[in-house]
Amino acid sequence: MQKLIFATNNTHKAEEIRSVLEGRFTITTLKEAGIDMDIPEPFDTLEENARKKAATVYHLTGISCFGEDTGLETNTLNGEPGVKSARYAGEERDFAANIEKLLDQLKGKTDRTARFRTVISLILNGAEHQFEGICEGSITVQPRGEKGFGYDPVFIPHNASRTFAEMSLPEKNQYSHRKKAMEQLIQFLITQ
Ligand code: ITT
Repeated sequence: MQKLIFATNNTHKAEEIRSVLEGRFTITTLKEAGIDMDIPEPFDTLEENARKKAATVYHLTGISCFGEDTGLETNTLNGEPGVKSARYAGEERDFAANIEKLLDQLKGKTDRTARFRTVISLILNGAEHQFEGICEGSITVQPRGEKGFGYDPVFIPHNASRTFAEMSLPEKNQYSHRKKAMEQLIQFLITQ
């Protein structure tokens, strides 16, 4: 089975991606690969940050790998929090504070539409390939649900009535940005 390093420290992301791979590829997270670092995400686009994560690991190990960056983009707030999603309320990367700030910024706004956008950067034998997955939806007025992570308690995908945090992982995968991007990566790898 083909082995890849997934340049992340986020165990929720790794769990989601393993649920899509269904045994076709083996992935190792940074920690599992013995790489103890939090790769900086200094850029203004998801594309550049995803590339930075994958390229950092490729230069360290020489092993084919992928990284991803995800942002929650709201229409009313001109795409915010977007690439700043992890640190929206400050450097502590506090999920509850990020959600509180988002709900505060959207207070009184009628347009609560938003999308999750994931960009995956794969470096395979030294060459980079990018894949994108988008999930359109809207932001609730109050958080709902205990599952998932990050902004899941305030995001309802189009054609659903529950937030991502009220869904099991297989249900989230029916809509998920990350799953869509990952499916493209899998299709690409299968044809290599
Ligand atoms: P990496 O190690 O992969 O960089 P991270 O947690 O830093 O992991 P990101 O930079 O992609 O991940 O984080 C963007 C923010 O968006 C962060 O606050 C996440 O919690 C949130 N986020 C990412 N994917 C999400 C999802 O599927 N559902 C809810 N929130 C999500």
